[in-house]
Amino acid sequence: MLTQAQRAEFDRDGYVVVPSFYDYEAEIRPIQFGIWSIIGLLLRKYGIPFRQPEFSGGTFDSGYAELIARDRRYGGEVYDAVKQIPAFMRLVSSGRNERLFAALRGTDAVGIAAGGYGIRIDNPREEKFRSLWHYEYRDQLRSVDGVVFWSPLVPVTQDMGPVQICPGSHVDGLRRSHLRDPEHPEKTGAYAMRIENEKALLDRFGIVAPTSNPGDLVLMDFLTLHSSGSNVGSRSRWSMQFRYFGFTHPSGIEIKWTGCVANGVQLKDVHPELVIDNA
Ligand SMILES: O=C(O)CCC(=O)C(=O)O
Ligand SMILES: [Fe+2]
Repeated sequence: MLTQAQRAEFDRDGYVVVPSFYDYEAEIRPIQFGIWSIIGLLLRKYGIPFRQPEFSGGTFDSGYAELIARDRRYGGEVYDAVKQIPAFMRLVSSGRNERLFAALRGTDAVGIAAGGYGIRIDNPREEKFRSLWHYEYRDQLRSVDGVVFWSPLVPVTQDMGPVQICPGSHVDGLRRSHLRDPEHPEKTGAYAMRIENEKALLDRFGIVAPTSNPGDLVLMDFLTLHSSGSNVGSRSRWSMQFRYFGFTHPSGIEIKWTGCVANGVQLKDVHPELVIDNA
């Protein structure tokens, strides 16, 4: 499923972009259709005078901007609903993802992080829900032997703030984090954590922000540093993410494959050594 070169790139850089990994018509378009339906239902529910166009893959989200302009909380309603679209769940648990992970990691005991899947909607000029620099294991746990699957539902251009990645930053193992962020006092819980020596690490590894299109797949190692870009475009950045991990790895067995944020578990309870309490 990956070429030798893609495989080598993933091992070396801790991430790889796989163009057209998914079948747009069969796998992506039905998810866009489900989102279009939900947006239409909410436009009618809230009596918003916007004429939603007939469904098309290029404009499935039209009306969403009008919904959140009326009330930002309607966006939360969309966000919670869309992860329950069957076509999305089929993509999350598709056999190709499982086989890809099994091949990448050389295991046949493959897990999907429960509660660790969803569809992000990163709205233009909205800071609150942006992910700061993190590596996935810190926020998802399960096992250090894990991979993030990230795939866009709209063409992600540079101005929409593609995911930012630090190539090769997966090499040093688990990094410590400060619990609180003096620069972002509005952020709470896991959103507030800052990687120790963040600036030095970004200088050392550099930052890439690959653009992508619906059907493309970005894979990131659970130890690779990454963060949300800033959307300074005019359209919301819709993207899907889910996480696979290997049951076999001793680190997962040791922590009982426990989840983290989404499961009400705090990092300091599982890995006190990774937390610098700067209270
Ligand atoms: O899409 C983003 O902005 C962040 C994605 C991310 O952190 C992830 O998929 O794990
Ligand atoms: Fe992440």
